[in-house]
Order: sequence, then structure tokens, then C-alpha cells
Amino acid sequence: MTQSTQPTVQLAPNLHRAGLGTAFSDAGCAAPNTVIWVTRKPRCCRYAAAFELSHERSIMLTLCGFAGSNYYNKVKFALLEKGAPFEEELTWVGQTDPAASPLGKVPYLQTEHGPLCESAVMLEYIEQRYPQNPLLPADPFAAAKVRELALFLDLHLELVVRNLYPEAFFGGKISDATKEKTAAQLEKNIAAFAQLAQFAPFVAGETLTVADCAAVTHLPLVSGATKLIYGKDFLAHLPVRDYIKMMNERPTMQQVNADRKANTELMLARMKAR
Ligand SMILES: N[C@@H](CCC(=O)N[C@@H](CS)C(=O)NCC(=O)O)C(=O)O
Repeated sequence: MTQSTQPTVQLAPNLHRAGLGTAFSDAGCAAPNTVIWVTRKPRCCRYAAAFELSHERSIMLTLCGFAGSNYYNKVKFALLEKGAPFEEELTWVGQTDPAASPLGKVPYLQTEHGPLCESAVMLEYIEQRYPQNPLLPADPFAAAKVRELALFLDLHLELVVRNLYPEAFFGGKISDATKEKTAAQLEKNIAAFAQLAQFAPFVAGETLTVADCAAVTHLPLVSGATKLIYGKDFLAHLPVRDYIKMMNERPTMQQVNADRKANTELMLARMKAR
């Protein structure tokens, strides 16, 4: 990589350098010779991404959604880890673009070729488009095992524990029948997850992979929701706490967490105001 000390950069019309980039740099993400781009779009996020001036790449990916969402953060964490240039557009559920997200879900990703929904698909796209800092092994079987674990986290843990969120996190009520059914499903699915997960030290083995993007964003919700609803962390027998602690030491995750906290406050204030 060529190191240029005084790079010249063309500013895209909707982007400017801003002090907000400092937060990102403070988190240790921005390497020397990088710049933080902040978009002027009104509904847009605080920062876009850091990218290397020597490559003078322009931002072509916009991650739409909100930072309180675990699926949004799954994709954001991958983008940050890969050092892929992107910007964020704050989009609440109910404000989504139906052409981009037919089910009205977040996140979705705007690309110069068109939109993509479904976080697992976005991770595949990002991986192929930005091969640097790979999040999938080169070996096809090893890559399939990583995908298996990532899918397992989405489908068999997060999607099931989601039944508890209305009461666990949003002040609502769920029926005893839902609680019983969800507990039984979780016990079965967590035992199966334990068989696949390695925590060595990453969830799929020795290297950071797309499975970690799902694990680091979903597992705290499984622990938190089960603790709140059943008075017991269903993941307590697994090394999840140490794993999350290790992952939270990554500057990229610190950025994701800081944005998540700020956005969650905003989301709760919006809910109260209704
Ligand atoms: N399978 C989707 C799940 C995304 C998802 O459920 N997002 C939530 C926010 S965390 C959402 O948009 N919920 C609103 C809804 O389902 O209508 C993905 O992986 O992207």
C-alpha cells in the first residue's frame, strides 16, 4: 500500500469531513492516513466510514436502519471489520423503502446496483465485494461450517428469543404459553448451538468470521432476555460472557456499542412520546 503523507481528496457533494470523525478515531478504528466522512443527508447517521485516502474510494454502500437493531449491527460490524467504505442512513421501522425492503424490515443496504435486504445476504455480498480482511475461510467446507453457525444463530437462537422481547425490553406482556414454548425451544436449540460453537476464541474457531458478526450481536440478547423473563441466563453454561468481553475490546465493536446505546435512548424516547 502506498503511504501518501499529503493526499488530495475529492469531496463528494453530499460528504464533508467533520469533527464527529473523532469519536471513530478515538475508538481506535481510523488508521493513519484515513479520513472520516460524514454525510449531510438530513436523516443520515453520524459518520460514514473510514477509508484509505491512497485508494481514494468513494462510498457506494448505504446501510439503512437503526443502531439499536441487532441485525443492523451485525452488518455494520462486518463493514467496519473489513474496512469497507459505507455510510449510514437512520431509518426506523415504518419508514423503510418498500422497494428495498419488501417486508419493511431493517437493515437494508443500498448499493449502486440496487438494494439488498436480509443481513446474511448483505454479509455475503460485502465479503465478495471487499475480499480484504476475510470473514469467511477460503476452504469451501470450512466456509460452509461458518455459514452454518451464522445461520443457526439467526434462525434457531435469535428468531426464537425474539418472542420474549416485547416483555423483556419494551414494557409489553407476553403470555405464559409463549414463555413456556419459547423456553423449551431455546433449551433444545442452545444445546445444538453448543455442539457447533467453538469459542476458540472466536465462535467458529481461531479467526473472526461472519458467524461472529451474528454471535456478538445476538448472544447478549439471548442472555439478557432469558435473564429478564425466566430469571436465568440460558447461556450461562457456555463461555459467552468471556467471548463478549473479548469481542467488546475490539475498536469496531466499541463503535457499534456506543452508537447502539445512543440510538436505543432515542428509540425509547420516541416510544414514550407516542
Ligand atoms: N432476517 C432479517 C431480520 C431483520 C429483522 O427482523 N429486523 C428487525 C429489527 S432488528 C425488524 O425490522 N423488525 C420489524 C419487522 O419485522 O417488521 C435479517 O437478517 O435482516
